[in-house]
Order: sequence, then C-alpha cells, then structure tokens
Amino acid sequence: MKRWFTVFTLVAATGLSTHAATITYFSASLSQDHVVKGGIAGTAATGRGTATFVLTQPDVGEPTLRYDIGLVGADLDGAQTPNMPADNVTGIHLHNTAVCIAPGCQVGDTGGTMHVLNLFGFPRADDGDMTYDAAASTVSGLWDASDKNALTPLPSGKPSEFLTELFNGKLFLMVHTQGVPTGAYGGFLTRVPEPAGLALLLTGVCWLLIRRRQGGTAITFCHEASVRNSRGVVQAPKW
Ligand SMILES: [Ca+2]
Ligand SMILES: [Ca+2]
Ligand SMILES: [Cu+2]
Repeated sequence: MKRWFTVFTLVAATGLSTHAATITYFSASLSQDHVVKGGIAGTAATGRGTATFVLTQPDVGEPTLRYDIGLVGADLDGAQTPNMPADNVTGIHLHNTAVCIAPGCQVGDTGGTMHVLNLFGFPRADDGDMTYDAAASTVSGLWDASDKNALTPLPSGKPSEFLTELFNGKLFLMVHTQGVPTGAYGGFLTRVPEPAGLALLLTGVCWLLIRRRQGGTAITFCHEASVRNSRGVVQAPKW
C-alpha cells in the first residue's frame, strides 16, 4: 500500500512579508583590475574585497538596497596600519558607469563616473544607516530614498532612479584610497541567485510530500511554490 501525505507548511511571518516585496541579490568582487580610467585598466592598489547586496522592491513604496562590504588590505580609520598611509580608505561610493563626470573620462571607464550613493568618507556619508568596523574591515548600510540629496559636490540619489542601471550591470562599487584617490579598487554589481538558506525562508510556501513505503522508508522532497522573488527558481548558493 502506498499512501501520500501532503503537508502544507507555511513559514508564516517571513512568507507574509515577502509576498509584499520582490527580492533580488547582487554581489561585487572588488579588485584593482576592474578600475578603468581614461580607457586604461588597473591601479597600483593592493586592497581588495567582496560585497553583497539585497534589493527589496515592495509592492507599494520605494525600493531599498542593503549592502555588506568586506575589505582585505584596507584601513578604514587610518589606525589599522598607521605606518602605511596608502591603504587608508578615503571614500566608498556607488558609481553609475553609464555617465562620465570627470575630465578625460570615456565610455567603458569605471573611475571618473557619476556617484549615485556616497556611503563612506569623501565627500560625505550620505547613508545614515551606514556603519563600519575598522578592525573587521566591514562596511554595511541601507541605500533608501531618504539618502537622496542635492548637496555639492556629488549629490547622492535614491535606488528607484537607478534600477535600470543596476539590472543592466552599470553600477560599480568604488573604493578610493590615499594611495589611489581617483579610485583604487572596485567591482560591478552583478545579479546572483539567492543563498539557499535564505531562499527557503523567503519562499514562503513549501509543500512537503512524504511518501511512505511498506518498508518504512520515507522519501521527502520539497517543492518551492508561490515564489514571488525575482528568479522563481531556487538554485544552489554561489556566494
Ligand atoms: Ca594605514
Ligand atoms: Ca539609508
Ligand atoms: Cu567614487
């Protein structure tokens, strides 16, 4: 005899919240090789890092972009490697590489391009949600509509104004240092599958089909249903 038991599992709180928003994940690999200025790629910077981003687009209201940046070989407060000024981070920004602003900037450059969010250092920290840990070399925050301003120089915008650039791979996270003030290392925001654990939580509805056999062996599998995130399919984690 075969019997099928269908178990309907709802991850209640998480499910309810995700049904009101679309979640998309991005990451960036930060390297001096990705920095291009005046058509010339590469800088002499030694720092590098990775960054992850979570774009939340609610059914109603403004989108937000959470960012978590981890740097290696960076000195966020100038006190980590006091005898080495070159690694001191002077600014971290999200750039729109579709728009040049500096003299000599050309198509394909990542440096010398428009700022869409000043999140650390020069010219200002426009994201009030930004926090950093100099010892751990991490920077986190939430880019939202309240971060937009009209300040000079280099005003910050809000995520809803740059969604096209974000999805088209035009946004670039740039780290400026005392050694290479015009842009030391950085990377493009690239869309990635959501982490598997998070996906399970965010999916909201999970059907468990438990097949019981005479021998007592149960085969359990889980089908992701009603996915309201951007991909629709849960994939293996890649970050
Ligand atoms: Ca230093
Ligand atoms: Ca903010
Ligand atoms: Cu910059």
